[in-house]
Amino acid sequence: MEIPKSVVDKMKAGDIIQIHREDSGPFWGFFYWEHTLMYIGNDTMIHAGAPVKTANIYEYFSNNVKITNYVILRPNGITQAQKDSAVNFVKNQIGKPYELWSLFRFTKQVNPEPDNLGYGYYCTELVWAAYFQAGLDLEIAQIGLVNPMEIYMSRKLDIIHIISRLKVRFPWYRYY
Ligand SMILES: [Ca+2]
Ligand SMILES: [Ca+2]
Repeated sequence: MEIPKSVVDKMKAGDIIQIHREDSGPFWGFFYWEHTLMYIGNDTMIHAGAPVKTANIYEYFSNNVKITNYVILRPNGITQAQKDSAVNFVKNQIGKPYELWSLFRFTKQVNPEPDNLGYGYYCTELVWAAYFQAGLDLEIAQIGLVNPMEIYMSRKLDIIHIISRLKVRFPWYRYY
């Protein structure tokens, strides 16, 4: 699907993008939002693909024809310096490998070392790590892995724009 310029024009560096594709999980699953990316400004996103890399937001959306829904989330209650820190963090992770082992072990890491088990990032792990090291923990259930739905439901994020059949978050989830 295409993302309109009017939406991208609303976005700021540090915004989080989550996408749902037609073959992603159902809404009640943790992986309804199948991929999590960070916008860094200038029409550019960084995400844990294989490896961690940049993507032009317009090309990413138009090349992924199966995207049917997306949401843009923005941290609230933090300073610009914290947002800058998160953006700089993801820039510094470019080239690190995609890694799913943390997901299977129910763990996540900030700045894993090359010889660590779990070196590299799965998509949500990268965005979580960026804000965690900046002093903002976006995880709701602060144990085990961080999954995409935990990011989506975090009350520390405001919805800037959403294309989804489901336009509200479970209110009770926001009190964690
Ligand atoms: Ca990892
Ligand atoms: Ca968790």
